[in-house]
Amino acid sequence: MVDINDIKNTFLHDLTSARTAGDLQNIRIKYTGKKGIITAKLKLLPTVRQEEKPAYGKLVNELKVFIQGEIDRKESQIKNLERNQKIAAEAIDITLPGKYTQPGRTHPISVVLKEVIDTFGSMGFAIEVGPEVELDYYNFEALNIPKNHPARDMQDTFYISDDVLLRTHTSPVQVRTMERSKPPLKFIAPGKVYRCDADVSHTPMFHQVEGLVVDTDISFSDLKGVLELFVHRMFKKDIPVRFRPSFFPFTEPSAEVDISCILCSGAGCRVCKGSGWLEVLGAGMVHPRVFEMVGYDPELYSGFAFGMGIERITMLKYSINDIRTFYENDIRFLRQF
Ligand code: 2NL
Repeated sequence: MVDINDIKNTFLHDLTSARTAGDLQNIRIKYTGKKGIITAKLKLLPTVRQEEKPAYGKLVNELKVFIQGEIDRKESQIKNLERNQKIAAEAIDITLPGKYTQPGRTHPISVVLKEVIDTFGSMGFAIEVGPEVELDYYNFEALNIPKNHPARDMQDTFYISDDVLLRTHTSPVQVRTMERSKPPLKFIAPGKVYRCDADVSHTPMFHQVEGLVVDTDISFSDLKGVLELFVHRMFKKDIPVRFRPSFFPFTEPSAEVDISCILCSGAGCRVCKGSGWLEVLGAGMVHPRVFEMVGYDPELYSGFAFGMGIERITMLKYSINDIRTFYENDIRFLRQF
């Protein structure tokens, strides 16, 4: 009897000091395991005097049931506690103010580039792209730009070696496209181009869109119609447009396309330098030499080509007077457009 009470007291002491599921498991083994204290007591039953057996058995069994019950109760207590601690540790204060992130937005150059691409897209032009690191052949030679031409100067062109350079315009894309396909062709070539130059109207990298249309009966009036429509869609419907004679080595005849000054409507001001006109594009009929270089018969085919700087168009559209602001990454400037 005394023995049983001692066991019970030791057990209750053990149970009180148990903190974890591991502690409990050890207690379970200590008392009701195969070599446990209670198990040992039950094994002693045959040695107990016959008349004391029922009482002894009952006592030990009751203690066993008590111990198992207490362990189970404590186990669910510990599990509850552990769960509550876990929940408390993972708690998030949903009343705290959020962290503000400046939302991103499309760069003005990308906005205008997309507008230009969409406008020509709506007229049925496809899109072609090509490498920014180009061969001298595609950038100059195939475009009828002679060896002594100022554009070929180290001052203007980033050379990588004697015959490799950063393209100075997207025209090499047109040459490559003509080389691998046959007319009719109608596509634009948008992309980055590079020139060794830096001031308020020049950055060493800028964006160009050039276009090319080739078929058997393409005339200068096709060029005029397409470019006039383009200018009216990009700027203002009905803005006065003029085609002024010019020169490019890869077109003949060549023209520059001007629009009536957006600021003074032709009266003459600071922006148009008093002329009343703003230059927006260069264009012309593809030079027969260029057709010969790509293996097209200039007697059979004719075509027109044009080119524009996207930074310049964007500056005119939004009255921006310094091209460098596009690439300074000042969010206060960029978010205005
Ligand atoms: C400008 C003028 C121009 C072209 C680009 C071109 C391309 C081939 C053949 C003939 Cl493959 N022409 N491109 C023609 C005229 C003008 O660009 O002021 N660009 C910013």
